[in-house]
Amino acid sequence: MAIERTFSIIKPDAVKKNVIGGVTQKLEAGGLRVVASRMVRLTEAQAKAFYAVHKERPFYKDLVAFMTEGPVVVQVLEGENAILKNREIMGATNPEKADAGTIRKEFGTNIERNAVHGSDAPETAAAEIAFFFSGAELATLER
Ligand code: IDP
Ligand code: MG
Repeated sequence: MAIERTFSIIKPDAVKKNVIGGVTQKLEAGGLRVVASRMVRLTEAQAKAFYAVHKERPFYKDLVAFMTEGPVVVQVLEGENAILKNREIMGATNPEKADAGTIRKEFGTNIERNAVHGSDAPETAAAEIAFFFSGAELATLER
């Protein structure tokens, strides 16, 4: 298995609940390492672009409103099989259906306000990392 990088967002609901640490602890306990991290307030244009894949879905407008309602933490995570691993640690999209011990089960509120975003494939991980972090910035954070 290869070392991969994936992209994560701690969403506005989780930041508001003061569980940045709790979320990050679960990622770290699952074997992932935070290699870049920044708190940002998404603009409407950024949220729309980031979630453009969902633009025809009925929940798109609400999702953009939610993602811009307060600050988020954008992170690059690294580890063995990081993309799938992160999705496992996150749990199902709907917190009610998420396995016990997952981030969404513990910290999510409902199918929209579900605490975290995680890339779903190598292509989306690369695109999402590049959306928020420059190669030069990531290089300064190498350790
Ligand atoms: P994922 O975050 O588990 O990959 P996606 O289907 O990619 O789930 O949906 C992106 C985000 O859109 C979800 O994390 C959630 O915040 C929101 N969302 C997904 N499905 C619904 C829905 O049926 N109602 C409201 N919001 C939804
Ligand atoms: Mg998704």
